[in-house]
Amino acid sequence: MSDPRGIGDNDNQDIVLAEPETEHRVKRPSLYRVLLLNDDYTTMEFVVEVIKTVFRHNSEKAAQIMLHVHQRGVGVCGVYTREIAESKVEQVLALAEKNQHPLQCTMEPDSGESNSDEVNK
Ligand code: TYC
Repeated sequence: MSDPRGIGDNDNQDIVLAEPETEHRVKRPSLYRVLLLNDDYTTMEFVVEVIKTVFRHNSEKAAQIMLHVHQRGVGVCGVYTREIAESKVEQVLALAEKNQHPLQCTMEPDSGESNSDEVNK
């Protein structure tokens, strides 16, 4: 006979057995350095404009990065999560192609360590 209060009517359909609590730790996203490469043909003015436009550096910092790349061959424009870094590389290459400069840009995993060839000192 069924219980008038409804208790015991439910055939266990609504009962969900508790799973052991899974861990919900958040991981930091991997970071990537966006690198600019030197060449003999792209003008310094164009490189500075690209660094200002794509990486949002001010004129002074953009000139500093450009000169570092010019003198050392490669330099870091910024460190970003993967999709942002990919987008920055694409923006640089699109601007270079549109303006017929051979400027090259790439990305690499950020080790967290500074590399004297690449960090802009
Ligand atoms: N080396 C170029 C020149 O002398 C300038 C330059 C700087 C080009 C940085 C590319 O990523 C670069 N005109």
